[in-house]
This record gives sequence, C-alpha cells and structure tokens, in this order.
Amino acid sequence: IEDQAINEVEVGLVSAVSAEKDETIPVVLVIDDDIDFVTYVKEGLESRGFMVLAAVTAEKGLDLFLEQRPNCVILDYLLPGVKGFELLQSIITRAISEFIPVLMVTAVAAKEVRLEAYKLGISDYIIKPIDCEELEIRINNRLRIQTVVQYSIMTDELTGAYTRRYLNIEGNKQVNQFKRTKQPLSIVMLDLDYFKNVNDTYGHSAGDIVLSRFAAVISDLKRDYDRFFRLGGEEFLLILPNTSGNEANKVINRIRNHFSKEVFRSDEKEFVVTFSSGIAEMNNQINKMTTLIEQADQALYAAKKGGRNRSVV
Ligand code: GH3
Ligand code: MG
Ligand code: MG
Ligand code: MG
Repeated sequence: IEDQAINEVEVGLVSAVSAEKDETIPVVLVIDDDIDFVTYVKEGLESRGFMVLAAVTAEKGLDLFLEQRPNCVILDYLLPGVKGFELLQSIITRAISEFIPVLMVTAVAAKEVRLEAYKLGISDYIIKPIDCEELEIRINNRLRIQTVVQYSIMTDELTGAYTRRYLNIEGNKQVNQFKRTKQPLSIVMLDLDYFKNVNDTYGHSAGDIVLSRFAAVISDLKRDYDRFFRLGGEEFLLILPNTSGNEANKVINRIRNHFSKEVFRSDEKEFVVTFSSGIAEMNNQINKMTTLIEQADQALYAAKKGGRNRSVV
C-alpha cells in the first residue's frame, strides 16, 4: 500500500485539493489500482473538461469521496485487499444516498458480479477496455439527471442559499479539510431580529423580500469558497474556511454594515431589519460540525440576550 501511495504521487494522480474548486466543472473520482488505466482516464477526461481525482485503493477512494464529494465515481471491482463488495459497498451506498452516480468499470464480466453491482445501485457497468469518448458520453448521461436532482436538494428556493440537508454533507467535508490542512475554520450562525414582527406588521411577502435581500447581501460579500446555508425560517449559517474567529467577526461587521443600509418599503412605510450572530472557531478538541454549530448557537443566544443587532464570538 505504501508503494502505491508513492506511485500516486509520482504519476501525479493525487490532485491538489482546491478550496476554490470551480463548481461548474464536473469532478470525477476514479478508484482503480491499474495506474495505466487511471492515467488514460485522467488525461482523457481532463482534456474533455472534467476534473479527475484518483485513488488506487478503496480506502483512499472512500476518503477522497468524503472530502471532495465528486459528481461521479468510476469504480473498479478488483482492488487490492478488497474481497468482493465489502468496501466497495460503503462507497456505493454513500454515493447513492447523495445522488452521485457510480459507474463500475472493470475487466470482470461475470454475471453474478454485474448483478450484485446493479443491486447495490450502480448506474452503469462497463467492461474494460473502454475508450474515453464512450466513457464521457456514459458519464454525461448520468450527470444530466444528477445535476438537476442535486441542485434541487441543495438549494433553497427563496434565498438561493444551500439547504440544511446539504450542510450534513458539506460540514463533513469542511471538518476533514480542517483536520488535514490545520487551517483555521470558523462558522457563523445568523438570525434576523424580531422577524415575526416584520411579518405581522408588513405582511408575509414583505418578510420574504427581507429574507432574500439578507441572503443577497451575504452572497455578495462572502468569498467564493465560503459556504452559506439557510437552516430554516430566518436562520442562516456561514462556513468560513481559512478564517479565524476574529476575522469572521470582521466579515460579519461588513455584512452588518451593508445590511443596515437596506431600507425596505411596504405601502408608505419604510423599515430596516437587524440581525444577531454567533461565531465559533474550530480547534483540535472539536471534531464534529454539530459540536461547532452548538457553540455558534450558544454565542447567537448570548447575542440575542445581550440586546440583539450584535455578534458574539
Ligand atoms: P428573535 O429576535 O428572538 O429572533 O425573534 P424573531 O421574531 O425573529 O423569532 P421567531 O423565531 O419568534 O420568529 C421567526 C419568524 O420567522 C416566524 C415565522 O413566521 C417567520 N418565517 C419563517 N420562515 C419564513 C419565510 O419563509 N418567510 C417569511 N416571510 N417568514 C418566515
Ligand atoms: Mg483492479
Ligand atoms: Mg429571529
Ligand atoms: Mg429564529
């Protein structure tokens, strides 16, 4: 396994993990111990506009899957140290549960293996050799569906923010990245102040406009690799990679400054809305996103108690 790890680096298969990954480029994860095949697929698909990540063991493949969340997985059947579907099953099941298509590409043509793979939920079974032209078409057939499904489960309709459902996936990814890179990571919980009054006084549709303007201000000011979620109602979460708690506070001050200039109108009346926020910074004692969120939630509660329209670290 150590030799293989060296091989991956030598052949340049271990792609740099880019925080600023372009969301429009589909990411394909290839898990195969045949370096020649992987090199061929990597070159072939990259020249066709894909980003290709590669792993030569199932364990590495699972790690990369969890951290990078590719759009599609190309999975070999025979992998070193793996008996039958034992480890492959956990990769396939996780992928399926996130609507990520798995294409099994293998030299094994046995019917019982094919049937087992299809039963586990793979989208396609391809017997080697395959050329990249055909592979690209077969991947694209799957991605067309995947893109629509994924967009609709990841995106909140009113605000365009990511959904709470997607937070479970993205949260794991960010925690893994923190553990690997040791770069600071902060999160911020944001909640509009007295929002029930806005609805009661100006109507629900005025409330909707406030929500979407609030989200727009944040989306405009955040960096590309910051992640922005609507947790529900008028409560939001920002994940800020490479950002300390103090830096997060500055980001929030800028957001507060901009949002305070948003003047809303309903009939003849003008009004402004404020928000409170709680910041939490990741450290080595915290190893779960849920723990970090609890901390930010407590800080948010303190901000509310302290008089609202403020941020607590
Ligand atoms: P606090 O300052 O303590 O946060 O008080 P609040 O009034 O903001 O908090 P509360 O949780 O009492 O009220 C939240 C309100 O948000 C109640 C709910 O009707 C409203 N709300 C939730 N989702 C939506 C939505 O999608 N659109 C609109 N217009 N209102 C929503
Ligand atoms: Mg193999
Ligand atoms: Mg509120
Ligand atoms: Mg609330």
